[in-house]
Formats: sequence, C-alpha cells, structure tokens
Amino acid sequence: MKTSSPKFNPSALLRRLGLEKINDGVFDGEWGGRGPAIESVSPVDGRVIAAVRTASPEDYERVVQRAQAAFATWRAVPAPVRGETVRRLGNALRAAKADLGRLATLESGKIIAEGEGEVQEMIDICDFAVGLSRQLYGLTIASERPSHRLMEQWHPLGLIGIISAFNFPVAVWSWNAALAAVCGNASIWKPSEKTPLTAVAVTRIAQRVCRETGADPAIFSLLVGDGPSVGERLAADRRVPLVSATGSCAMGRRVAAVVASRLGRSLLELGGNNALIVTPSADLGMAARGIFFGAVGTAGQRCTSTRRVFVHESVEGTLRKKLLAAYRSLPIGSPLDPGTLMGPLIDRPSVERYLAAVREVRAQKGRVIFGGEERPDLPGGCYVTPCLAASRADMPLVQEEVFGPLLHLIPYRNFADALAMQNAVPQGLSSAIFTNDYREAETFLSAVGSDCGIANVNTGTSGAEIGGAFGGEKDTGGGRESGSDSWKNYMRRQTNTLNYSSSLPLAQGIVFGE
Ligand code: UN1
Repeated sequence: MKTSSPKFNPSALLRRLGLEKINDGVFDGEWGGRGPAIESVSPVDGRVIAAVRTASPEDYERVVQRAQAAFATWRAVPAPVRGETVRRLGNALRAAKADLGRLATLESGKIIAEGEGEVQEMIDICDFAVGLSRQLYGLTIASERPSHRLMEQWHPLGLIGIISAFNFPVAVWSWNAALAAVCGNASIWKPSEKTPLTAVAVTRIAQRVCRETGADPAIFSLLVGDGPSVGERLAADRRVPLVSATGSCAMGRRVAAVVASRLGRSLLELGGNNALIVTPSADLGMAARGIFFGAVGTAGQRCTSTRRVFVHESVEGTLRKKLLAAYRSLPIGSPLDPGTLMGPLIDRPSVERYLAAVREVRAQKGRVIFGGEERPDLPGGCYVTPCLAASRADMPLVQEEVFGPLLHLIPYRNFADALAMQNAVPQGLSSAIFTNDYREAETFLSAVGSDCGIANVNTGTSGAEIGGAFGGEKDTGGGRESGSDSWKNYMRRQTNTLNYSSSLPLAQGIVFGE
C-alpha cells in the first residue's frame, strides 16, 4: 500500500475502524455525547481527520452510574473468566494492529513503526493481564495467636478514572484498563482531546469483544472532553476511588490535590527530564544510537525521551561527531512514510514552546550545535529539526522538561559529578548509563546512584518494556503502572483474621476482663 502523505486518504482507514466524519465520544454500553464536537487535527499535514462529540455534564453522570452498575456485576465474575475478555481484547488488537497503528500515527504524528509499537504495547499488556488473572495472590501470615489464621486478600477497587496524554494515545490506557479489568474494576477513560479518534476506535473494539464474551461493555467506558468538564469531575468524584493520570507536572499537581482532598488515590505518571551518562569505557557507537533514538524518537515527545547527556570530557568529541552525523542524516517528514524517522510535533503551541526553548539555550549562554529550526517546507506547520545543544548543568533551562527534540550535551570530569548533576532536577522518571566499567554500572544502580524510577545500563532511557513497573519519583509523581506488581494499585487489600479455636485470645497478649 502506498502511504506517503499528502496523497494518503484516511477515509478507508476510518471506515475500517468504524469511524465516521463525526463520532460519538461517550461510551457506557451505548454511544452518545451531547457536549460540543471537537475536531481531531492531524499534525501530519494540518488537516482535520474527523470530529468527536464530547461529554456534557449529563453524559458524565450517566457514564459514572452505568460504570458503577457494571462494576457491581463484574467484581463477582471469577478473575480468570475476566481474563478471557482481556485475552480476546488482545487478539482483537492484534487483528487491528496495522490500522490502529496508522490512526495513532495520523493523530499523534509518531512514525508508523512507533504507532504500531504502541498497539504492540497494548497487545503485550493484555497478555500480561491474562496471566495475571490467575495470579492475584494474597499472603498468609503467621498469626501470633493459637489456632488463628492471618491472611490478606485483594478485592476489586471500583471505578478507575484514566486520564491519558496525546503522546501515547492508547498504550497508556491499556496499561491501566487491562489490569483494571482483570482486577474486577470498571474503568472510565478520558483521552487527550488531541487524540480522541484512536480512543473511540479502541473503545469500539473493546465493545465488540464484550459483546462476544457477555461482559458488560461499560467496564471500558469513555468520556471524551476537556479538563474542566471531565478531568476535574473525575478527580473530585468520590465514586472514583482511583484516578490514574499521565501528563504534565502541572496537570498532575492539580489532579493529586483534588483527589487527595477527598482522600482518594491517584496514580501519577508525569514529566521526565531523563539523563544518560556516557563514561570513558562506554561503547560509543551503542551510546550514540541509544541517545539518538531517545532524543529524536517520537520527536522527543515521550515522557522517557532523553533530554540530557552527561559525557566524560575524554570522549565528548567522538560522541558529538557520531551524534552530529546521525542528526544530519535524520529523515524528517511525513510519519506515514516508512522511511521517516522523525515526524511533526503535536501542534503549533508545541512548536512555539520548542522554538522558545531553543532561543533560551542561546539566552542562557549555551550553544546550539545543530538544528532547532522550523521546517516550513513541510505541510501543517508542526515540523522542526531536532536540536543538539552544548549546555551547562547550571542553566535554568536544563531543569525543565521541554516536550520536544531538544538535547543538552554536558561534559563532566568526575563520575560523582555526573551522577549528582543527573539527579539535580525536579523530575525522576528515567535514566541510563553507558559504561563497561562494572563499578560505575553498579554504583549507578545502587542506593546512592540514580534517583529515578527507571535506571538502565547500556540501553537508553526510552522504550521501557511493559513487564516492568513504569513510573518515577519526585515531580514525576511516584506512580507505577504496567508490569511487576502494579496491579495492586487497582485492588483494595483486605487483612483477615480467622479464629478456629474455641477461645478468644486477644492480640498483643492483652487480658481483658475475667
Ligand atoms: C510515556 O511517554 O508516557 O518507555 C510512556 C517508553 C514507553 C512508554 C512511554 N514504553 O518510552
């Protein structure tokens, strides 16, 4: 299939995914949306792909009530049976991978390989969740009292609000929704308003799967809308015990405060300012490739994108040359074209922020050694060249997460300084070291090493597998999603004491009366 834009006509793709020119953006078993329609504009060429009707306040209320009813039934379905619905969801996503990947590309601007990679993450987390549906283990604990059993069980939590961002328009939903579903919950998804169509398409697939298995489709509810009309409501709603939110630190602070004020739980995956250390013993070819993918992949719009490189002064020149060669030959253009490695930024405001940050490099006496410019020759107004900057750790800009392909190269002399500079930012998501020195690698991973939620050796900061717990510390928000034991976020723990004796001994040896 010839795919290169601007000739690419998305209408056949939309049809295959059940999408029309105007789509309902609210789902709770039935489709609706009485709020104003929003247009999904493709950053690929600035054209409107289709429109989506958003949620009105009445829609919001109905969705929450329907999801509550779905939860009431779903929580009593045996977990491995719940897993069957998620198994089929994974299979349905497998079948739709190419189309969904392409739609993710159209809406978010990420290249086809990454659009498909995103769908692959959904498939993988479904597989993971299916296995998990037979492994929602609790512990038994030695009781201090005779003939007593002490144990814990994990029960479904309730409604899970999922607020997702444009850069991973569907994968992050699936990390939450697939786990939430096998754990016996109903989830309500508020996707980014910049990528509502992929959310509608995926929800349609989930609806079809639920129809097949007999599950209440409201376990995968959808509310397209803006922050004030949907996000704020979810955060404030006592009927939603957990709000999982991915996005900026500013958004996360707001969600956290509102959820905390009602003593609810939030699971936050916020900004990253991810650093990579290159030491004298590193394989510089590997390091350069890791940096290149980390900084330029997804046009620098991953939470895990590489934003700072601390390179030992003895290898700085060589690394810089390798990076420059890669940056110079980077194919920038339509992400629908299979040869492209960097597509557009998500929208015009994002371009403006990126260009302002490049100006700031100069204002703060850093040096732009490559790029940082607009590409007005490409359609839609969202294409730029990536920027390689020779910076210093004390530049205020280096403390910030600029959501675009801006990379600071910062030389260091002592390993301890590199580590200290890496940790000296507010965010704490992902980090990496390239070294063949065992001591450096182990120190980096130790308690006195990287302070991030993700720390890698000889592989880059971005592109985490779903099997690990994903998230970070400090301003990144502390949440952990996806693999490992992240499922515990979506359940409530219950501690049980069972007395099978005929007396009533009290804990702590207390004698009370008699
Ligand atoms: C995000 O940017 O919000 O590690 C998630 C990665 C991806 C997930 C990124 N698996 O880059």
